[in-house]
Amino acid sequence: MNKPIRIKTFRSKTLQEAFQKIRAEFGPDASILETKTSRSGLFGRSRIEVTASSQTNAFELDAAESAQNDTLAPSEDQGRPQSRWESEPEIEAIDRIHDATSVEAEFASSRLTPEASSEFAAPERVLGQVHQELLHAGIDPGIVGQWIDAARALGNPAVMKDVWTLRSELMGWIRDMVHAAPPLNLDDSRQQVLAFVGPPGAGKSTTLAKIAAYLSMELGFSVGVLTTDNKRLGSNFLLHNYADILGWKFEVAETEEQVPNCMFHLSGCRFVLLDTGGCSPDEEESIEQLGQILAMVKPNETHLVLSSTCNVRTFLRYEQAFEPLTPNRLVLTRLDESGGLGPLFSCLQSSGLPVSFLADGQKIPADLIQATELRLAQRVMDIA
Ligand SMILES: Nc1nc2c(ncn2[C@@H]2O[C@H](COP(=O)(O)OP(=O)(O)O)[C@@H](O)[C@H]2O)c(=O)[nH]1
Ligand SMILES: [Mg+2]
Repeated sequence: MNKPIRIKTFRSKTLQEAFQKIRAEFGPDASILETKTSRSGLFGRSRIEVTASSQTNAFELDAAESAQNDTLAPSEDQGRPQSRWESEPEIEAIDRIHDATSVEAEFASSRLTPEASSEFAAPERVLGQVHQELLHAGIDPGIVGQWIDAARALGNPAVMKDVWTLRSELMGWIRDMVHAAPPLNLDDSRQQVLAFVGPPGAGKSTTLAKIAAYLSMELGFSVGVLTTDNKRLGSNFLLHNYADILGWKFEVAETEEQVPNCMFHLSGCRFVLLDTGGCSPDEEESIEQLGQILAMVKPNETHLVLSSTCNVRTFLRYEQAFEPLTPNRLVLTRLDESGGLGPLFSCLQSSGLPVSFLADGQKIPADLIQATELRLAQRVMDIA
């Protein structure tokens, strides 16, 4: 007869501590259903709440119920919508990675779960398995080899005692090597101008629409959209439609000369989002023209939008081509297609551009995730 499944919420200061408690109580077959951060009072310390089940594969049975029971943490977040956009109150907390149904928790249950076979696996077996997983995530084999050697050289049996612990350790390392941008500046009462540049089809207009929808629908800010993309027939159709429905002010600059006038019309908007035409890396003239537009608009943030399906070589080519526009943020789209950021890890590590957003689908505004180091690390390791 099957053992009854037990579900329990464990509270502790750190995720590591919560995992230990779960292991102690539920043993090696435990799986994580959900992780949350709660805070007692406005200035209280945040605590991690991990809901676990005593058996694997319980997620599907209970996801709907746990999503229903999900409540907003009583904190300064009250009144703000809970979504994947929010940054974690503490970076330690794997919280709000996804919205209520917590896809992260689903994966945690399958990939961050201790080995069912034995409590104390041989260190070389643990290293071998994690080695294979990192290669499978598409991370450069040379880099993976260095990490595994480094973990072995640590000589710390506690770190290598099981796959679960080693994955957590490596996630911490990766988190320290990638860069996330600070969240959008919602507190400054002055107008914020965000520009989106990148190659054609990268997802600039879609990402812009997601951000504009979030700012207007969920946060109630006045939003203006200016597009200078007039290269392709119907290229502004999507933005125009959304602008009509969601009440954004919408301006199209057919020529460079019209840009100041359009900006004047948008002067009452708290956020102005600039949609630009796509430039290929060898279209130096278009990039130069775009530079002149940006010089007029003076964006607070310039987001270089690239598809996460590109390879290291194309990433570096785009990064170099768009350098004259001095972007200060990176958006990676099409995570749903690429499946993860493992192949681009070396770019994320070496790029001077912090990642602002990740996009994993076409839905506006749902398929956008505010980047944090933790979220980037999870996607590098392919356990998000
Ligand atoms: N699968 C997927 N498609 C996306 C994503 N972001 C944008 N797209 C689609 O990619 C196509 C080009 O996007 P668009 O925003 O027009 O690109 P732009 O030329 O850079 O403005 C559209 O069909 C979008 O719906 C994403 O994250 N995932
Ligand atoms: Mg576009």
